[in-house]
Amino acid sequence: MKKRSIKVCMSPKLFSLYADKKSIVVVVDVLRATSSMCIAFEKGVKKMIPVSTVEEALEYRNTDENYILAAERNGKPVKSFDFGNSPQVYLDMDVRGKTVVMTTTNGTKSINIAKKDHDVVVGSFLNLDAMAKWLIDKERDVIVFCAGWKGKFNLEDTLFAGALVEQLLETNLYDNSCDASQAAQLLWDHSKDDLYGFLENSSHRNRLAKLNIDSDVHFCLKLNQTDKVPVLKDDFLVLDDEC
Ligand code: 3SL
Repeated sequence: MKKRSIKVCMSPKLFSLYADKKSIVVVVDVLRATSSMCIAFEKGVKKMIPVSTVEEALEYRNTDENYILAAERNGKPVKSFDFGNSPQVYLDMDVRGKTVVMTTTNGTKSINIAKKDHDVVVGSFLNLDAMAKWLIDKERDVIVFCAGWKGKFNLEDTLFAGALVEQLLETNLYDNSCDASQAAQLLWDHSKDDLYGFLENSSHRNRLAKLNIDSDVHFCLKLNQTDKVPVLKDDFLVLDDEC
């Protein structure tokens, strides 16, 4: 039986080298966009609309539907929006049945890059096991697309990629010939007992610490807090079982 492929794209700048129009793309922005998305669905959000720019998000403001507008740039909430990009905001608010329009520095842009030619799902440590199971059931090739930071490599998304690669390879259904996947798996293996410590000198952990949102880092590094797998259908993130 031909094995499925599992590839890791370490940055949006490299995505065109991996794009093949047939793989499922798992977009990951552990700190914090895709973690926020996963927990939003866990807390009952019905739909999310990931847009690339603040201007696009603002177009949803004066419409009939009662959207929640969430926007982050450079780690900070954008003024006049309802939410920034903290996953923990969804823990304290009643968001059941709501639609969230979201724009973030890297995560929502990466979703919009990938969606042009691929089926897209959203992964984070918070839904790691559910994501792996969902992908195995789909019987398709997989690209893990790390959102990084403004085109640059980052450690936290790579660690998630390694964790996912490890789970998929354990099934023996995937081949292990992508160098980036192997590198991600090695990093994950080296760090999995203390993800927070491993990220001590990482750029985004420090960026968020300077903004006094270190608690979000701890939150986003928790494994398996939800079994929800947000999938992109017609520009909307929804839960797969609602499609
Ligand atoms: O870049 C993004 O999409 C964000 O997740 C960055 S932040 O963690 O909200 O600063």
